[in-house]
Amino acid sequence: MTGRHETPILVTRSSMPPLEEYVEMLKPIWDSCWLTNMGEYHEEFKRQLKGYLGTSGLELFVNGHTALEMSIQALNLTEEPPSDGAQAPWERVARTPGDWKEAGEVITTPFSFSSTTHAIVRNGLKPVFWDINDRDYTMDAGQIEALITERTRAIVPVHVYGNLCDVERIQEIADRHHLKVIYDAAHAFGEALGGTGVANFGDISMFSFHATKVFHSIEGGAAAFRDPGLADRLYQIKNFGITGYESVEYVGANGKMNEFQAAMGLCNLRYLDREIGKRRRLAERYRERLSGVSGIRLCEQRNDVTYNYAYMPVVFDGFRADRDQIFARLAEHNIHARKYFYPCINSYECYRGLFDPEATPVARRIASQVLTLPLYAELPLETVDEICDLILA
Ligand code: T4K
Repeated sequence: MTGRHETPILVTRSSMPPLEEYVEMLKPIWDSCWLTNMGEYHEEFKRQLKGYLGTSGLELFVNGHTALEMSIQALNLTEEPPSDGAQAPWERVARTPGDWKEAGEVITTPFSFSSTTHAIVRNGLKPVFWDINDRDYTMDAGQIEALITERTRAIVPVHVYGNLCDVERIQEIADRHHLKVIYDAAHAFGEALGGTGVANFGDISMFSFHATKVFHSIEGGAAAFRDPGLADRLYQIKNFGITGYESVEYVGANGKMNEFQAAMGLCNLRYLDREIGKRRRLAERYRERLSGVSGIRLCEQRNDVTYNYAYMPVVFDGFRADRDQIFARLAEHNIHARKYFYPCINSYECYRGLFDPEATPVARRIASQVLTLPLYAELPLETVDEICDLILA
């Protein structure tokens, strides 16, 4: 076992394409002076992503959060204005947390990154939290129905760490109650269930192409959908709601991906399968070393899922050292795991007093026990061994 690393080992490290390839991609941008607003790379990136994800509908965004927030807006889940048109747009969308008397409700998970719930709240909708299961930390689909009221509009589940939700059960419940399903698939780019690409579930799936993701475009995101009617609406909402030179139909915003992002995405897409292959080997090594150890739990993996090995979460439950002790031990060696996703969203300061974190006990417990270990394509296998040695010491 080595001593303290001179350069920190972080939880992830952005995959970088060969510099010359990216520089080559920049030349046409200089020649054309077309930097943003749905340029040629934007359109090409969109075309290639549709192919990779196996989806007919896809819109690009400046980041994953904006893709999610605008997807929720596009599905029009806020209250409809009365037929006399008396309700102004700000009465429909500008609610502050807690001002949810008349708001539509969205069932979601507290075990995620802040973005998932913020996207709901920033649409003037009230999040209703349901617990996760103890096997892979996705929403416990079997119990969702108990939360449905006449105000429920949608379900926003998260394929957390790239673990796919129980998509069939969720769809069946949504269909029965006429609810929309918007997947936060930020962690699940390129995955498949029984050969069906993850972009094909629910009404919309949001992907994040942030620098920390398996696949990135520096910052970036996408919404994949099946209803062709959503294509124009998403495109227009991300472009200020503009529907023509002289018409603005939606209270949109600026969610456009620029040409530099799209160029990075196009470069990275060429190497993605190779990157996932490298991650897979490292994740398998972690599993070989840590599975079966008393007090250590790894996410249950399904045989019918093609994974992208986005994260390496490990739960310390009755192990001889607790999560925080392992975190500190690794940090002493300049190895920086992360506590994704602690704390649970329903105990954030900005939502304090609005939710009962005890109502989602599994999420609360897992959040206090989980550590996400370093995992990225260029991580040396010896470092994985070293991390495991330190954990098991
Ligand atoms: N939904 C879910 C479930 C999500 O997890 C996320 C984002 C979203 C929605 C929203 O998608 P985006 O709008 O972000 O596209 C990071 C990411 O910023 C965030 O994208 C991600 N989830 C979240 C789980 O992790 P931080 O605050 O932990 O990132 P940071 O800056 O501490 O970086 C983590 C590590 O990554 C660093 O230690 C080193 C490495 N890194 C970081 C950056 C910024 C790089 O190698 N290169 C870089 O450029 O949030």
